[in-house]
Order: sequence, then structure tokens, then C-alpha cells
Amino acid sequence: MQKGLTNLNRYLLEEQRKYPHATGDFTTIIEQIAFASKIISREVNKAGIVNILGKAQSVNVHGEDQQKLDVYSNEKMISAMEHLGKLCAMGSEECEDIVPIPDRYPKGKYVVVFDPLDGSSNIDVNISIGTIFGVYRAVTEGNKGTVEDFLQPGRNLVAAGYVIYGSSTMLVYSAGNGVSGFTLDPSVGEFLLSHENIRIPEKGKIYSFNEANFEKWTPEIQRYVRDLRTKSDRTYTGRYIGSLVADFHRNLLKGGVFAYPGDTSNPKGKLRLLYEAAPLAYIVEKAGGAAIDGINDILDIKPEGIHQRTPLIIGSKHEVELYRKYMKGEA
Ligand code: AHM
Ligand code: MG
Repeated sequence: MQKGLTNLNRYLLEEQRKYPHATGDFTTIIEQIAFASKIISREVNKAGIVNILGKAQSVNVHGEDQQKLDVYSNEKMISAMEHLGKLCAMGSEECEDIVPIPDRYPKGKYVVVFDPLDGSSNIDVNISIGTIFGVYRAVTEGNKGTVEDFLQPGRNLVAAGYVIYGSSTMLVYSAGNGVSGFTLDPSVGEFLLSHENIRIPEKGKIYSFNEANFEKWTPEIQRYVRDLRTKSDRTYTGRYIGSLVADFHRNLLKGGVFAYPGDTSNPKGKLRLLYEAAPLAYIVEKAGGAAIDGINDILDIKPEGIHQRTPLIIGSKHEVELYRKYMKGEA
């Protein structure tokens, strides 16, 4: 497909045509996620301005504004999708319980999970943040989604993606058939195909850990990081933004490993399996990389609760598989 001339909608329609039995339900869902993300992108840009000006005037606005932007993004995602008639429930990092579809709207066979605005504490310093999403087919009968529909391993995802609000806004997406990237052209308000068939390098040169937690890691993790620095056949460089989508996106394009392991304060790590780890694991595997919790593939883990946390080690196959070997005592 022609780069720069193919918009997301055309791409989705052409993909849909490859599956003669496709109903188009799925295309509609992704289109609406993209629509919500354009609105969020606009507000994130505005919030940046408000925060910078706020700071210059010594007005402490950021704490409250960030909070509001999380909530705003959550509302936009929900309102973009609840009326479609394609979903039976939604799950959001911002909501304690699953989000039902209001009675006034028809229901459908999919459920969507999302983190509406990840890394929002970075807004006031102009650092990229993002929206992460995943789509599952519901597994329970009836048209009211239940928690059971969300407690599926990531292997069952039918699509996943993220939007990064960076120097440009980009949507990266896969429905199983390769990973594609679309860049928002604000002059026409469209996501245009900019990155076809994204493949993560087999080996990378970047490692992304919050090394301030070093003393709280197990000896195996400490040894892995130490060996990357000193014993590896490659020269590594450390890059850590502290904004998952931005750290992940960079490593997806350049190669390397991002990790938020468990530590003595948070044995299960910080990141959420359903809204953050599984969708990004789906993307990375479709791009030729890997994602584990240390031992298990992230996509094989069946969540026990919708807000379950998991250690996340994700990126190029070489670095991720090496990490697994360290954890198993095989390296
Ligand atoms: P959030 O969901 O509250 O925004 O937190 C998630 C963020 C991720 O984007 C990032 O990878 C991580 O927290 C960074 O955590 P830390 O500051 O502990 O390194
Ligand atoms: Mg988050």
C-alpha cells in the first residue's frame, strides 16, 4: 500500500476484504479508537501549553490537570465505543469495575481493554505519553459482558495497538497480520500509513530499566543488567523515559529491551497485565520480538483479576530470551 496516501480507514477496509466472512464490526471499533485518540491528542497538546504557561506563572496546576486529562481520555474512549453496537463491555485501567454498555445501545460480541492515558505524570515536562488498547472476542453467552470475558490470556487478543502522543501522534496496530504504523497528519486530521510491516531487530543495543530500583531487584536481575553492561558481545546504552508507550515504541523501532520487573517493594511489578502488558506483548510478538514476566510468555498468562499487575520484560528476542535464561538459572 502506498505510504502517505493510505489512511487508516482504507487500510482497515483492505484488510477486512482479505477475510470474506468479516462483518466489519472490528474495523468500526478500531476506527472509533482512532477517533478518540485524535481528540485525546488535541487535548494532550493543549494541556502541555497550559502546564508550561502555568509553571511560568508559578501556578501549580499540573497535579490537578493531569488527573483531569486521565479522566477526560477515559471518557472519550468510552463514549467513542459504547454506542457502536459491537461491544458487550469495556475494561479500563481508570475504572475499578468493567464498564457496561448502556441499555439504550445495542450490544456486540467484542470487549475492548485500554489504558486511556499511560504515563500522564509526564505531561508537564512535555514527554510523550500514550493510549494502549486490545480487543477480545467475548467468551460468555448473552449480550451483557462479564468479568470472565476479560480474564482471557493475551493469546486470545484479536487486535491490539497503541497511540503515542509524541513529536507527532502515531497509531501502531496489529490484527495479527503484521504490525503497521500510521502518523497523524494534523492538516487533514487523518492517520496516514507511515510504517509498513514493522519488525523489531532480533538483537538491540538499548536497555530500559529504572535503575534506581537496582538494590531492590533479585540477584538474577542485577546480574543480568550488570552483564549487559560489561560482559555482552554488544555495547549497550541505557534509555529510560519512564513512559511505557514511549520506551516501548523506541525499542520496537530500534531494538532492545524494556523491563519493569518485580522488586522488594512491588513483587509483581507495576504494570497491568490486561491494559498494558498484554496488548504490547501482542504487538511485539507480531513484530518478531518477545515479552515475558521473567519466565512465562506474557500472552500465555490468564489474568485472575482485571487489575492484576505483572513484571514485564519486552523487546528484541535476543535480550528477552537471555533474561529468561538468567531467571531460570541457565545463564
Ligand atoms: P501510570 O499508569 O500511572 O501512568 O504508570 C505507568 C508508568 C509507565 O508508563 C512507565 O513505564 C512506568 O509507570 C514508570 O514507572 P517508574 O516511574 O516507577 O519507573
Ligand atoms: Mg498506565
